[in-house]
Amino acid sequence: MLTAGAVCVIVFLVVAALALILPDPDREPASELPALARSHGIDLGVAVAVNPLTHDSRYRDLVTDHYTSVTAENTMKWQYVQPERGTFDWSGPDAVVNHAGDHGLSVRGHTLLWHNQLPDWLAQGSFDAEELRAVMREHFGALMGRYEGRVASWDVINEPFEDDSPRLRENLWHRTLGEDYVAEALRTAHETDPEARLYINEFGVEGSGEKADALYELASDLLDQGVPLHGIGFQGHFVHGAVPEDLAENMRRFAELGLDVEISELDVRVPEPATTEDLEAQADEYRHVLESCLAVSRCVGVTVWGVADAHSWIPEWFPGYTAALPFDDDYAPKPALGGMIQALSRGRRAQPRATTRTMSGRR
Ligand code: 9MR
Repeated sequence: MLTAGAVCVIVFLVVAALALILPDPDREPASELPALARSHGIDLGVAVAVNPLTHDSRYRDLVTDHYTSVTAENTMKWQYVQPERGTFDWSGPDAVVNHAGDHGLSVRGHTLLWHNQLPDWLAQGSFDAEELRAVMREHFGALMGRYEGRVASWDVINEPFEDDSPRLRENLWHRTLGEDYVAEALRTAHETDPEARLYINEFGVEGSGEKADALYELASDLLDQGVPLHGIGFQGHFVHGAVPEDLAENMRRFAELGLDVEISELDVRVPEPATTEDLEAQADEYRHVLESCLAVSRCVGVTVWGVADAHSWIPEWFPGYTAALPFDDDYAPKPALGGMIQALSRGRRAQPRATTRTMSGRR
């Protein structure tokens, strides 16, 4: 016979065990995505905004439950990091990097040199080449130096080509330092953090075409000169119905130069109103992108450009388009999330092929 005390202890233990096992009803179940991505040796990343990351626990949970890496959508850009010359604001970048560290997520650094989101003192300043080099060095030293060992890879050069043409963009760096600014920036970044993986990140180059060819030529030239370039980020801001079929084929030729490749800013915007059929077809497009990454042995990951439609840059920048991300305005999962799960559960990982160059054998 059990004593009343023993019964109480047993009841207490059962209730405590159930509390541990049963899910919190207010919490979405964690997904299998991180484990699936890791089983293929790739990262599944997400771009995060500091405000919801620090104030909205549901947003934070989506990040930690579904992804293995993060990119700061804006807060590591020059405008925010060094608003005045020599004055640095680390609050946003620290929030992102600390959140990642606390949850075992890796961090992609975005971005060091770009033509957009520059502070006025830099965009409107008049610097000669020597001064601009010093400015570059100071910025890289401060930003890369602060997160050395915690930010594994950097988009050193963002969008070096003109929007709709294969010409090198006429930006501040190009005008002042000449075409060599790309090589110079990569060398400076490498001196600053010799372990970091250094990327060129570009859009409109995901499928084959003139701009992709120009990027391929640039990457080949840089490698020929021994410049420390380790990877290419193919941004992947796609329009529903026009996601390139030849993603894997195009990324593979860069991989065969000895570079890592990744889809760095994925979203698939849908014209309003987004119907159920649109969202189901969008799921196939997300699946295709993930499968394309798996099909290239040096594809190291896919990052989606925002946590949920509620925070996406799309409605503001492309009026009339919507619903570009795997979670909706209310943070509910969309078919696109299922498309990514399908790709990672069924997809086979390509095996490495022999590469022709090995600038980057440090992985
Ligand atoms: O998503 C970012 C958006 O919030 C900013 O307003 C915008 C400013 O240019 O930059 C967006 O992020 C861009 C990224 O840094 C580089 N590739 C294109 C992205 C979308 O514009």
